[in-house]
Amino acid sequence: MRLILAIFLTVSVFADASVRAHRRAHIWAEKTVLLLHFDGADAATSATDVALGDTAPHTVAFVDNAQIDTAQSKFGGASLLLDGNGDYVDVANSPDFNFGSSDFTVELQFRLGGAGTNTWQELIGMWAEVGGGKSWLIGYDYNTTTLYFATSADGSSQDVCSAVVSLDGFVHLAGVRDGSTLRLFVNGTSVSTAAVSGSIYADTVKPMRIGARNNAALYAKGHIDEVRISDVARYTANFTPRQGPFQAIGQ
Ligand SMILES: [Ca+2]
Ligand SMILES: [Ca+2]
Repeated sequence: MRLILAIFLTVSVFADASVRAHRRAHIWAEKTVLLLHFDGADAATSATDVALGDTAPHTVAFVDNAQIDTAQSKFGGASLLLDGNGDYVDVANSPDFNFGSSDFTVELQFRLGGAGTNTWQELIGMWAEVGGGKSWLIGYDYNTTTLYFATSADGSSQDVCSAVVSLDGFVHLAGVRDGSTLRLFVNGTSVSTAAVSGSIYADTVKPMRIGARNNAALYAKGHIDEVRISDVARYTANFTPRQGPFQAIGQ
């Protein structure tokens, strides 16, 4: 009888722990609205959004020579290759990428591939140069080696974090809205902050673009891996970037 009771108690404890872990994972999953591993066969021209939050999976389209490349990878044996001349990846417009006045995090691994066709290399964003279509972006000025994270409240004005950074190999970049503060992290280290207030300009038409700016020929050159967008401020102080691919369930 004592043995049976002991077994019962042991099973109960494990069951409780399992339920708690599952609930915790579910809470985190709802915070990830886009997750792209850019894995697969060399030269493939597709990627699947594996996030489990909100309205995912989002539709992803490769443009020009954008392709999966197994020669370089941060995780998973492949990443997205962009040749710096006409290449980008579009993710269909979605309320998931219009953050309003809420916190959010945009992060990716970038491996700079040298000079592109333009000094500015747009890495990710919803940002059109003309027509008041600026929402948010992460971009890199190749000539000044300056990294930027910017948002716009009205589609034309802008709040900007920026820092001169050395990009060598894959580098984890994260832009975070944390209440009234914009934060830019490079490999988990805070490199710039800026004040932000109110709602970020909502664009209900243009796609969210990886590797180029909407309506401007500002192309990234190099490799991008492990893109994740979350509707929470995941990083509010220095951190150690996860040394493995993000999981669709869990942190
Ligand atoms: Ca990958
Ligand atoms: Ca091209």
